[in-house]
Amino acid sequence: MAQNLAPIPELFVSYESAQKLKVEAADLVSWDLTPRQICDLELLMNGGFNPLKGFLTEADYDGVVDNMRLADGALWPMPITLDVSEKFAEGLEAGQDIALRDQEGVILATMTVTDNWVPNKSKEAEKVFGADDSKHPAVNYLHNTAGNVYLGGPVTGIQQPVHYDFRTRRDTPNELRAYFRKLGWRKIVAFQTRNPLHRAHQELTFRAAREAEANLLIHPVVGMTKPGDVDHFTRVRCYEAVLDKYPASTTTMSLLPLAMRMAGPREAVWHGLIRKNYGLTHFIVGRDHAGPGSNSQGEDFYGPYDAQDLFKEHEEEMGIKMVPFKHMVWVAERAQYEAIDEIEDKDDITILNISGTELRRRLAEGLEIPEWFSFPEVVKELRKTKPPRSKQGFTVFFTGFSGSGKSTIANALMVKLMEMGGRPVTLLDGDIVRKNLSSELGFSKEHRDLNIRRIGYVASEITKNGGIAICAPIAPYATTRRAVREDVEAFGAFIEVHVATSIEECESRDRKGLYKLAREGKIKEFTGISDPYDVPESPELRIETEGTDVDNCAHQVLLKLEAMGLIAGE
Ligand code: PPS
Repeated sequence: MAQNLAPIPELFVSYESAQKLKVEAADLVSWDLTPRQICDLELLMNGGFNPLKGFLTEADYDGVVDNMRLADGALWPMPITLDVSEKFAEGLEAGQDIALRDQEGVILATMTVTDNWVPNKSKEAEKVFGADDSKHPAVNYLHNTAGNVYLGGPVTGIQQPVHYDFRTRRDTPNELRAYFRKLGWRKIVAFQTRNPLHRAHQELTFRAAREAEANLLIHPVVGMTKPGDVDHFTRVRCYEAVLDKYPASTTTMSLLPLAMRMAGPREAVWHGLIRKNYGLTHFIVGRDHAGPGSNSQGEDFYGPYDAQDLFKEHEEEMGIKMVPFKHMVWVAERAQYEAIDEIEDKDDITILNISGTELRRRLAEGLEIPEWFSFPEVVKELRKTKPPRSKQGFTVFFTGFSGSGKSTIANALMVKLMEMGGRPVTLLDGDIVRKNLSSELGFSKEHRDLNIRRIGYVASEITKNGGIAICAPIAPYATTRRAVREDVEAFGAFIEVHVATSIEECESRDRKGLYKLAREGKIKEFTGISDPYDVPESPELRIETEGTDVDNCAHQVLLKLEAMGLIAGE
């Protein structure tokens, strides 16, 4: 496979035309791109998704979904679609130009909408991701985030999305091609990653490059990866540290603004085609490449070598060679990493390895991470981002009827946590929030949801910054509570506490006299009387308050926090 480093086509117009187009585009109907669409658009415009000339048309989409091919027969495994709401699609005519804006409203491109259709999402899930199972992050996205209508058509690029972070490490395909040309690199192997690099990765990438007699490009994804991954800021600082460990001038790093789909085999082929566009000749494909974890039956979505098999099948046509990933382990007696399938004296030696789960446990509990496993600089960065659980922020979210005792217990808990010290504590009580954040809201479902989402937003920010948020709203809807949980869990633990005082007991206490007014119909939509309450199915803790004093209730929460490792002695 001969290397060809000639420039590849981009979708950008010249600088002068872009200035003109930008002014004209201001009058067009515009679509505000989602974060994933911005990633896709960047790679469409800069040639990373060559040969695509825009978001897929219906015919291209059908071909890609059914047999990984565009309508003209070219290999392309991943639907790159512009999903929009029905409302937005309704008003569009065939052939109409629209402006594509980033989240601040900057016009990045225009698109001529040639196709406008309602996709069969279940079919897409089955064919592209292997199962219509929402445990798969891309299937979940497809059903719960993506709009119901797809628009297709050619894109005219005006400007790249703006990135303020790590600017010197970001390259378009043509910039990387030019760099390789300049350095005379003829064979280059790419290592794709969404995780921090440890010693085993450094060893395997180094070997892969040596065996292919190639230079090495560390090509990490900084667009969107699997929810819950280490954030890209931390990862890039870790990669920078590892880069020093390679022999000088054989290795470089560039950041790829890709939105991953975690589609295993199809994703591997997609990654290969993208790397070919970036001027690479070789690509490392590992065990379970871009695997999304397990499905709702607890089994892996894909076989461990499915990605390698599919890549191999299309390698010739893609024009980029696969370098299969070697599983590296630490051999204690020889104090070095070795490829497990090359070790002949397995029975006589000690083979060591630390899994991803074990690493996360050690970080969470502040335990030792040995030097044979990772570089001290990398561990230091990870510990900064992921301090032990007892130093991370978290949110305690009380839910229950009005008058159930939520606020009283929440107050007692706050005082006890403040007595212990260590982290700042904020109480977001129902009444306090309604006064300070949500004074314009009433008690319709829409308003209650807005109120709870605001609480969730503030709690997630507090959690992110290492504090403790105690929330005590009624929060009657399970779906809204789940959404808040997801917001918070991106940064720390979420402890749902159901204050399970019965409605009869709350009404007989009637501390604020509201139940009487609700019964008389003077307060409408009153939770438990004339409005619903979804009882939490599996909260972290359920407190029965009848016959239990406040001190004991708050203590139950403290014990739970201790059991979860969130509070600990020095
Ligand atoms: S929600 O559903 O979570 O947004 O409600 P929340 O913000 O927690 O409610 C705060 C307090 O509002 C009083 N109140 C009502 N509650 C329920 N339904 C209706 N219609 C209503 N009208 C006023 C009530 O006292 C809530 O306070 P707590 O602390 O729960 O008693």
